[in-house]
Amino acid sequence: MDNFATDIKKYLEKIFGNTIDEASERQIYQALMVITRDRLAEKRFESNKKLKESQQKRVYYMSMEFLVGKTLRNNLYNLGYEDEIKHFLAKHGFSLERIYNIEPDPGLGNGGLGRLASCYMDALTSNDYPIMGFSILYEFGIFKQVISDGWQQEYPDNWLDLGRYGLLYRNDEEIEVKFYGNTKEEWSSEGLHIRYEDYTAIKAEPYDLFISGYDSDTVNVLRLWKSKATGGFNMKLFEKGEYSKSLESEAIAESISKLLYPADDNDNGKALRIKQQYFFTSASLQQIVKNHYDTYMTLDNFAEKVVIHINDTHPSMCIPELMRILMDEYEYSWDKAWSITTKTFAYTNHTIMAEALEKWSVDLFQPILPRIYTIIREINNRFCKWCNDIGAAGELDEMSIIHNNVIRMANLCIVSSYSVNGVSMLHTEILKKDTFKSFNRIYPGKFINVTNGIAHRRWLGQANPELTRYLNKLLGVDFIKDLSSIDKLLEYQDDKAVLEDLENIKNIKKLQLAEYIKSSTAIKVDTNSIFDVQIKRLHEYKRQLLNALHIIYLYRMIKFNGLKPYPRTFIFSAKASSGYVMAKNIIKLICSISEIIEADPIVREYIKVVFLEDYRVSLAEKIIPAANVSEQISQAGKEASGTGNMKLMLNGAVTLGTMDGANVEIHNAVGQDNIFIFGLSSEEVEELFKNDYRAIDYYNNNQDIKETIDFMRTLDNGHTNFNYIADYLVSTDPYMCLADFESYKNTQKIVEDTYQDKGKWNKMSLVNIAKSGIFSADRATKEYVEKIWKIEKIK
Ligand code: AZC
Repeated sequence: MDNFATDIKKYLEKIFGNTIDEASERQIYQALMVITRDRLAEKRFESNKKLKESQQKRVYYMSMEFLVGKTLRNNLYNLGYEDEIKHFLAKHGFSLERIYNIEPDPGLGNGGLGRLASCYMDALTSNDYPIMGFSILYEFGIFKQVISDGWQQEYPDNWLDLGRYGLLYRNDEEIEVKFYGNTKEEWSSEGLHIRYEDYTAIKAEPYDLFISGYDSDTVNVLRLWKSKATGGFNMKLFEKGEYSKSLESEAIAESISKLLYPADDNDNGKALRIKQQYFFTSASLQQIVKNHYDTYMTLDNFAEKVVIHINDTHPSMCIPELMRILMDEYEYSWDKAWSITTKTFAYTNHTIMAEALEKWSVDLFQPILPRIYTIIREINNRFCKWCNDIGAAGELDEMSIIHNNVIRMANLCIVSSYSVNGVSMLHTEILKKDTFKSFNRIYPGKFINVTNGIAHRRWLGQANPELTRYLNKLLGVDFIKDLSSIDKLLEYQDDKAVLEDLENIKNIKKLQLAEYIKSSTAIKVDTNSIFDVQIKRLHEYKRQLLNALHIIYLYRMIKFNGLKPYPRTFIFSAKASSGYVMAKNIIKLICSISEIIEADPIVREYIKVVFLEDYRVSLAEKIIPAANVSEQISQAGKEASGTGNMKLMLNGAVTLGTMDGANVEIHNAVGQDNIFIFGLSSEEVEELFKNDYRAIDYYNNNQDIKETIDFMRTLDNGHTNFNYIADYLVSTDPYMCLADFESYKNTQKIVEDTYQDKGKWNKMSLVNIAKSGIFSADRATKEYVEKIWKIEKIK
């Protein structure tokens, strides 16, 4: 640590010509980022040496998204330097907290899938497993959301400006990726050769982000590829007068790593998205194969030493790319290449929402990736033939990879991977029984479940130091190392003093959040009120609208029917995909309700609505520790798992939810008495759907619904009215908010009543914390290690 302080001083002198006492916060930030990165690079060198020597099997985790969150606090925390640096800086008049705030959130992801990838990198590293992540170095991450007059506006997120100090550019490992052009088959005495001509080559430049582990010697790497033109324009084409084509490489290169697609549910057949996916999977695969070959001088043992994990279908082009490399570059036969490929890949499915299951039209795909297309076609031909042979031809409508001139990427993944997993028990059951039922029949045992988990070191250790310190002292076990030991807390479930302490800590976190709310929205919230939190992407299926509808119901009852509920603060935070009109309208509705209530002196005594803009990892870290109620109210069967539900539970919030995703397992863990469950089950939803759900009947037959919707139509702040949303609720809403409204409303009343029994509530909260052990990413990744990857810790 002495060295660390010396290094900071040296860096400031060398780079800025400053002593520490003359330095600015910005300069200190840069020094800390660079020195931490270099420390990790040194540690990485050591752990990588061991890894090379042991020649053990490794996992490569492919994901279009890694929602890393701020890195500096995490790294200093993991390296165990945090307290000393805090002290050192304080001596010179600097606050480490303020320095942390300078770092932008690397927003290289949209939501759950991206954050899960990062939680897993953290957990695997802390547990000394050899994993390397691959993704894209997006110049612009997920947009910055600004709420203006209640509407979401998107601004570019130029995170590299300050975020680049954590990255290490590896100019020795650049790779070329090829697009467009034609392939020619050439037969010689040695067999078939594929010649690829007239292609456009793009350079992939690697930037490494080091991933530190808690109390561990291991440092893993997340490699992010940046696209670059391969050096100016094509002189030959230029001479031929094909000017625009001569600049093609530059134009494509410019765009590929420019920005993260802000839609997490569909790609609408965008050519750029195909290019992004192939760009990063091809660069990564070429790198992996080369490293392997350099080590073993053969690829015959590839599948024994390498697992490639495909995080949803976005990286699925890894599969034909490996086939291409094996056949076209290393002269493997189809059968040998296929045998290696099908032992190498494992695939996680994160959603059953039809619009999110990726499909590419052949007409769009083939010209961009001609060779990859022929490989996919051949995989499909052989698969279809095999289905014929085993008597499954009747199910090819569901299973063929190419269908009606469309490539179905999930089908490619299932056919080519040795393992397919869902992310919660319910989700995996739905995959097996419904979404992919024919596949499950022909590939018995291929589908398995690994329920998601979260990095508790970030979501409790760092986000809630007050609770962590308290539990450390109380329990005397190292639950940061091993979260399962937190169940010792159960021994105190009837201990009044402990329950009160926990309540006090919750109040401290509520106070901190209230200050943040005040500074960012000017709304003053009552910290004695129930903090009721719904934070996640804005999607119809997640049903922020059901929550909003219930608030409108309360508003009306308070204003006109003399209802005096226990005070509650409804806190929302959510980004909507920029092209998702309904989602943006729902944000507007929530913001309008917030405004209307603020303007009403009677109603605002009881309820408040806060919409916090720009939801991101660092904001979640502020909200989650302060929550009393965790709203997980998706339509049953639609949320694959959820992970926010786990983070909230870990911090003592009590779940109000449907029997959906991992809520089912939270319910199993805490028991009926420590969770609020409402609404239709996934089977009931299916039934109702089949029997023609008629929203209007709920409107006609339920007085509260009718009055609430009618009242909603009268809400009008300025130029916006909400008839459009009211119409949707009573007609086409496929997520059936009205079918669950009565049950939701009644359960909300139970929540309110229970909260007033402080002893009872505090005990529920305690049980939630105590039972959160199984939702640690340590447990989840251990299951991946044992059930799927079969790898060992770095020796
Ligand atoms: C999400 C799921 O919606 C969420 O339920 C799950 O917890 C999370 O993945 C992690 O598994 N999915 C996505 O973010 N995106 C896609 C394309 O599925």
